[in-house]
Amino acid sequence: MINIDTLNKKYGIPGIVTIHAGENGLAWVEISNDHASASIALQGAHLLSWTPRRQEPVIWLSPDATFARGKSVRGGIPVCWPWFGAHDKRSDFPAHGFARTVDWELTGSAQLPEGTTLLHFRLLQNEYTAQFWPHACELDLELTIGATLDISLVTRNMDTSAFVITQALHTYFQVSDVTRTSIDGLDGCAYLDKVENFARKQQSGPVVVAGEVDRIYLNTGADCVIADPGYGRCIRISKQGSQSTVVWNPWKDGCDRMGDLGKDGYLNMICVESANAADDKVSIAPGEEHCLSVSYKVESIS
Ligand code: TA6
Repeated sequence: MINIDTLNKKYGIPGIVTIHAGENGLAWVEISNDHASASIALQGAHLLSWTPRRQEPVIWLSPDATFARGKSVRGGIPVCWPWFGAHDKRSDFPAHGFARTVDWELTGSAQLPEGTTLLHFRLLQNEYTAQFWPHACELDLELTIGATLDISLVTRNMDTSAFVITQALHTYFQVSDVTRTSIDGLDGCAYLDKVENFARKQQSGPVVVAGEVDRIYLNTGADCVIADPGYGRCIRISKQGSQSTVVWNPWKDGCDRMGDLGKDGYLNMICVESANAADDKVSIAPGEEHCLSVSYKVESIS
């Protein structure tokens, strides 16, 4: 059982970091510094919001998001781990792994000299997680909140044999109107089109959304830039340790079917996910670690 007073004594920073009990006992961390505000749930180490000063929110959270134990929140940055999408052998295992629906421990906080705020979380492993993932390992998520949002997800193999993961930071970005938004950085990339039964295709020019989009771009470590003329800004996504980029918008039918995106919520979101997915599997030897790190930054539109 999480004790909020103890957490605040250990990790609270007066006027900057506060831990709240939250709805249905889902504790969350509120961050407010000179550069940005943010919130992160301990369940899933799930970033729910990040808003740099004088900006519209960069991260989209569904107006119909529900906060319930064991259920991933719609929006924010779900951590998909140790597999992305469906499990390749067990259809009864949860989609996108279990990291997004279990408690993580808040293990560190610090105010950095530049006025940014560092938070550190570690996945709590127990009998429940062991049924899906019987390997000795550590999973750490570190976030630096400022005008730039930096996130790193580190998987450490503490076992005696190698294991293989797929993963994603399944980031939902807020956009003014997805039909007037484009994503640069994937021109010429091969991708698997989930809408057409994983047909292999090639991107030509920027990605635009005029219907359901669900694609895994392969073999790409490139920056992606979301251009949003309605908000007069671009969002730059730079990544390391990730060779796949997933782009997803469910469009109207998917939105109505899913029921938790808000009415026409699909118009204000686009997922651009820094991933290791499909053929891009990561094998980690005993004693080794893998780091997936991403930076999000708002830029003026050119
Ligand atoms: O990353 C894209 C995707 O895998 C889509 O296929 C879509 O189902 C989406 O994630 C949301 O998945 P979720 O399990 O959160 O409903």
